[in-house]
Parts: sequence; C-alpha cells; structure tokens
Amino acid sequence: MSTTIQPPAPPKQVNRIGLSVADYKGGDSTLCAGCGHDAITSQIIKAFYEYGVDPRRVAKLSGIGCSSKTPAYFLSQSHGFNGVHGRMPALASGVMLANRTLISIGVSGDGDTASIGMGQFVHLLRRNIPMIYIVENNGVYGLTKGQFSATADRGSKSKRGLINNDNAIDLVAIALQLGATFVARSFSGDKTQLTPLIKAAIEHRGAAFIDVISPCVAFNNHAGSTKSFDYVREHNEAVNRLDFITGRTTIKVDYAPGSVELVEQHDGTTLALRKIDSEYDVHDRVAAMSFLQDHAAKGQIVTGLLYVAPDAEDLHGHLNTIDTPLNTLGEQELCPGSAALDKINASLR
Ligand SMILES: Cc1ncc(C[n+]2csc(CCOP(=O)(O)OP(=O)(O)O)c2C)c(N)n1
Ligand code: SF4
Ligand SMILES: [Mg+2]
Repeated sequence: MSTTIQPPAPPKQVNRIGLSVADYKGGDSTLCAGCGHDAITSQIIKAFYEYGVDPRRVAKLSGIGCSSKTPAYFLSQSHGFNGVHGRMPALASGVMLANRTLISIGVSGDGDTASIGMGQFVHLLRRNIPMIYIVENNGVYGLTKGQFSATADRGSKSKRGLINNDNAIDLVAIALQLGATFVARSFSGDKTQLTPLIKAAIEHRGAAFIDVISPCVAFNNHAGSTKSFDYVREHNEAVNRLDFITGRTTIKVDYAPGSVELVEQHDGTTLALRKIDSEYDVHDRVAAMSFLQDHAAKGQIVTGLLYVAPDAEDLHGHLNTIDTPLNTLGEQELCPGSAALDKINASLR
C-alpha cells in the first residue's frame, strides 16, 4: 500500500527575534475605508516587524480622534494608554520617566496636537522625551465631522464650501524652532519613504517627530483642500530618499547610484539618505527652517527627513535618571538612610 507523503509546511517568515508579522498586528480598523490613517498603521506594523522590536517592550500612547484610535490596530501585545484629548505628551513623560527601557510610540492628530494639545506638545519636544511622535495630519477634526483644524492652510476649502481664513500652524517648522532632534514629514501614501523614517525614529534617542499628511476621505479629500491625496501628490517635494540599514547585519540594502549620505544613529545603525537635492544637509537646523519656508511659499510640501541630531542628549541625560524601571526598585535603592537624610537636612539649615 502506498502512502502519500505530504510536503513540509513552508517555513513561516519570521524576523530576527523569531516573530511573524501577525505578532505586530492589532484589532480590525473601524475607520472609513481609504482613510490615510490606516495606511500609516500598516507602515508602523511593517517598520516594527522589520526592525525586530519586541512588542512587549512597547508603550502605545494617544489622545482622542480617529488618529488616536489607531494604536488599537497595531501591536496588540504592547502596553497601551488612550488618554484625554491633547494630553498624550503628559502620558509619555510619565511612562518614559517610570521605565526608560520601553519604546514609546505616540499617535496623535492635528487637532489633538496643534489645538488642544499644543501646550503639551511643545514641552515634550523641548525636553527631548525619548519617543516616536507621529501626527496623522489631515487638516480637519475627522472624528467630530470635519471642522478645520489649526493645520488647515489659509484659503483651503472645507467639504461644505467654507473657506479657512486663519493662518495654518506648521508643526514641522515649530518642531525645528523648538530644538527637536529628529524632524520629518511624510505622506500616508508614500510607503517607500515612511517605513524607513519610522525605523529611524525607533532608533533615535530623543523625541522623533514625524508629521504625516494623511487625507481624510470623508471630510477633506476634495478640490480646494490642501491635504487631499491629489494635492499632496502634485505638490510633494522630497528632500531625500531613505533606506534604513540595521547595524546588526552588515548588508546594505538598495545600492542605487547617486549621492548617498550615511547618518550614524546610536547602536551602530545607519540611516542612508540618497539625496535628490544635492544642497540639502540633514544636520543644518537653520537651513532646514528656511528650506521649509521657501518651498511653502512656492506651494510645495517638503517631505523626508528634514533634520536630525543623532548625538543629542535626551531627557534621561538631562536628569541623569536611573536605568532600572521604577517599579522594580527595592527599599535599599529608594530609601537613602538616616545618615543621608541628616546630611540633606543639615545643608538646608
Ligand atoms: C477635551 C475634549 N475636547 C473636545 C473633544 C471633541 N473632540 C474629539 S476628537 C476631536 C478632534 C479630533 O481631530 P484630530 O486630532 O485632528 O483627529 P482626527 O479625527 O482628524 O484624526 C475633538 C475636538 C474631546 N473629545 N475632548
Ligand atoms: S472621518 Fe476622516 S479621519 Fe476619521 S476615519 Fe473617516 S476618513 Fe479617517
Ligand atoms: Mg485631524
């Protein structure tokens, strides 16, 4: 009697820590079909999987909005805190002070960050709190049905035909002015650019800010909007093409000819920038600010990594914080003892 031998199941594709891409997914999205935010979620999953981050070492943080709902759609094994509208930076400050071994990723909206959360956002950047901070920028309050947000360009038209007469806040310009150490802008539909940017942000020590133009198909994807798919495709001016090269392997991907600048990150990883504009220097903050303004005046949206300071000191450096997570410290580390207290008291007399 003959027996049919079944071929072995094909090997499951896994990353360097043995996890499959399914380990980086979350729940099903409840956003509108075609929403730019879902495309960003896919790039977050891809970047964390390819980088090989342990999802159990990640804290996902957000406020309120369609964008702020998205942490439910990726990294289901990670820690998560969906906070109050605009208060994600306060959560991030607490998380990173309590446990600096975690990787924090915050997802916010233009309303969540540029209106109600502006006060918190600016302090997070100036303190250089180590985290990935993504703004899913659609120029509207999507969740509350399409009011103009503070990033809507002056003169842009709402779905109801109203014209926005207020000046727009450019979060990238503000981040550069505040001394942020990693500043980038991308487009939800540009996978080639966004995935390496997220990987570089994972690697960066300090606040890594990525403003991602993310069209709202329900309320801001019509003619007259400057955050629609068509508008951004027509006005996108990329400053660099990006590859992320992990220091754990010596293989460099994508050896395309042309001018390549290697930006060393901590941990020996390298960000490779293939320059489109040979004049563009990712280490020059002042030049980045004028580059941004010059192109904005021409109606162009500059995307790519605009500025990075790979050796900047983060919040932990400023405060000399302890490496150990606070909840694992014992009484011996927490109680300095009566001799130390006597000394402190004596110094205050
Ligand atoms: C304290 C507070 N104020 C106002 C609201 C109402 N609200 C909910 S979401 C939102 C704006 C969301 O816009 P955005 O952050 O751009 O996210 P999107 O939905 O566009 O992704 C507002 C004003 C709220 N939930 N809490
Ligand atoms: S309302 Fe806009 S932002 Fe919200 S899910 Fe729908 S398309 Fe996305
Ligand atoms: Mg919005």
